[in-house]
Amino acid sequence: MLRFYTAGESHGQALLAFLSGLPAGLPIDLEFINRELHRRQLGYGRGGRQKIEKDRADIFAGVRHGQSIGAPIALRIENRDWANWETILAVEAYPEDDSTAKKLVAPRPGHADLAGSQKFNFHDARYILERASARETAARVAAGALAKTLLRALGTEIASHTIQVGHTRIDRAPTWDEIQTISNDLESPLRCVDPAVQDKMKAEVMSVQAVKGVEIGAGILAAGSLGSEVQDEIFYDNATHRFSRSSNRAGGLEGGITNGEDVVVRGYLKPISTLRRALKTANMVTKEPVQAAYERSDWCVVPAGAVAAEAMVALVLADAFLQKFGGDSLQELRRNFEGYARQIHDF
Ligand code: EPS
Repeated sequence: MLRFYTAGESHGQALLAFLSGLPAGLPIDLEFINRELHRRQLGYGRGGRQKIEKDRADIFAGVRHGQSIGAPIALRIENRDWANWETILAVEAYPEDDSTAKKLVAPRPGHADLAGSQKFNFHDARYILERASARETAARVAAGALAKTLLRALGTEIASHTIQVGHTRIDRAPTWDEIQTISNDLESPLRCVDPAVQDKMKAEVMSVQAVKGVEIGAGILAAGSLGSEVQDEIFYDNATHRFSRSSNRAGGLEGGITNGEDVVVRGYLKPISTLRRALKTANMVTKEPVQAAYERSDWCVVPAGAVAAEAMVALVLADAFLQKFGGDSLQELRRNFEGYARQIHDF
């Protein structure tokens, strides 16, 4: 139902996001989208690039007079840094002498540099890393903000917080209110609800880039536990007419169906591939052993990664919502949803 794709290179002219499948009549607030983009740029561990960029989206299609019209929505986020890369990333053919084209032949272990160069058959990882860059998540966040807008109109909120950086981990489960507050705190460096733990997290040398694992609820821990330690017992509350669980180890999902509890998704990120103390690698052209290239980069992206993850969760949930309830306009979608909510209430 909901489909999105992005285009754009890290230092190219702009990032683009396209989203189709949103119903008509959804109020669209450009300032909310821009606030989400701003949230993604914040946080401890961000590199010099964030001082250059001031991410803002422009909407080019699919919205009229403040509301969606049911057609695909197109968004564009300008890269300010493009001014410094216009020639290096030019669309036009490059001059014969390409020694100034910022070629990268010493692939960074852990990055897409080598695998991507081999796959797309370039002996210069510049062709790969520009698109593989996490800068692309800005476009996802813009599309995700639209998905969040839809979910919010139907009563679902999404928030994130930091559980662990390096070896430092918060040892309690915060309340939803705490998570929502920290998630929207533009001043919080790592968006961890415990300031003391957060200070320790800042002292860690680790940093993050790519998600290497995703868990729902108790996740991988559940695989090594007894059924009695994993399943959530069920109760019925006569006052609210609701079934509820005594715990939420399922993370709000049972048998692939959301069960009314909070949906809890945890992402694990690996450290960033660009290291100042470069690792060993092999030159892609000469095949000789060399040290991996250095590119300007962040050193910790946990808070930014969380905003990107929120966007992805919003897109997936909004898609599931639309698959279940359909509707070409927000009014039709709401009617379908309310009918189902009544069915659950009267069950
Ligand atoms: C960026 C994410 C990271 C930053 C990038 C901006 O991308 P990558 O995955 O390529 O390391 O380092 O900044 C630069 C590429 C740069 O020129 O500094 C982002 O999220 O905006």
